[in-house]
Amino acid sequence: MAYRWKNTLTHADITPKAAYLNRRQILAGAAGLGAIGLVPRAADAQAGLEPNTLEEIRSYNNFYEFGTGKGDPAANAHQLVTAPWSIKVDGMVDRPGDYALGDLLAGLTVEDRIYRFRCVEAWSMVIPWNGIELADILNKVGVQSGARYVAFETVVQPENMIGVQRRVLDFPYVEGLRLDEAMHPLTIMATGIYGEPIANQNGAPIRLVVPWKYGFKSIKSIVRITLTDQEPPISWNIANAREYGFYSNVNPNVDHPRWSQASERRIGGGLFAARQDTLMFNGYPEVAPLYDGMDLSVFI
Ligand SMILES: Nc1nc2c(c(=O)[nH]1)N[C@H]1C(S)=C(S)[C@@H](COP(=O)(O)O)O[C@H]1N2
Ligand SMILES: [Mo]
Repeated sequence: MAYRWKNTLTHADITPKAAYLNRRQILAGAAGLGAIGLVPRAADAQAGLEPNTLEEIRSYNNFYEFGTGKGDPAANAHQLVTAPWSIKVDGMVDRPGDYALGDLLAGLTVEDRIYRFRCVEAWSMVIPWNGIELADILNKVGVQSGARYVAFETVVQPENMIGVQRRVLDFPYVEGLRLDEAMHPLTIMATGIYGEPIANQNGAPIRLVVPWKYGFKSIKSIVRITLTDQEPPISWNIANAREYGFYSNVNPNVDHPRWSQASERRIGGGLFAARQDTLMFNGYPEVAPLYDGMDLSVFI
């Protein structure tokens, strides 16, 4: 890869988890991220920001291109071909093109972000991502003034993807954000977890992470980014418009038609094994101004 990791820790360096957390807090604090609420304080760690293990993060997944079972991506995603990898950037941008991944990310900073991750199915994890702010990438390609949304597309490799062969969804998997959501400093494009390149089942080599939205917004293995003035279609809304909306902000007050969203099951054992309350915007209240004046029980 043409870009360098900002941190060079290996998994062995950062176990146990508590040591990892402390180290990340120091590093992130030194980078001045605390001011915008990205760094867990001691109190946050007690409130559920102790990261899941790498084993948990790599073994319990949703990646329907590789099957619908939680263990299917770990079993099948070794078939994903991730190199070479290029991303088409098109639509309302100054510098469109087919970028080699390394070229697109060259010169940008990989940061550590420990985020809550809440699936719409009411399970959750805490994941220590390594990633680049999406805003940095968008600024690099130059967003034109008429653009209002960003659309994303996942790779399709039919011969390698059992879920594509079985047509369990309408592929390619597509997602989208409003431009201001995409430019928010919490929104990242993840390339690693725990300082290791992101595993195929987690969306190698690069995937979106939007921590205040349900997990399905965080589209994996991205090969296309399109700037547009139209709200883009998204896969789960196409599959079931009544149950899944474009915004899909985590909201404990708005239930899924078939289950409550008031609480969640934290994946993994130990101290946080019990069900826990789901937080508005998944515990990221700093994004609330993005939705001023919008009825969040209507714009689901
Ligand atoms: N391309 C693609 N991206 C996807 C999905 C998928 O099926 N295909 N599943 C989504 C859902 S529902 C969730 S909860 C997260 C899961 O991410 P993880 O397996 O890394 O925890 O990925 C999201 N991104
Ligand atoms: Mo999900």
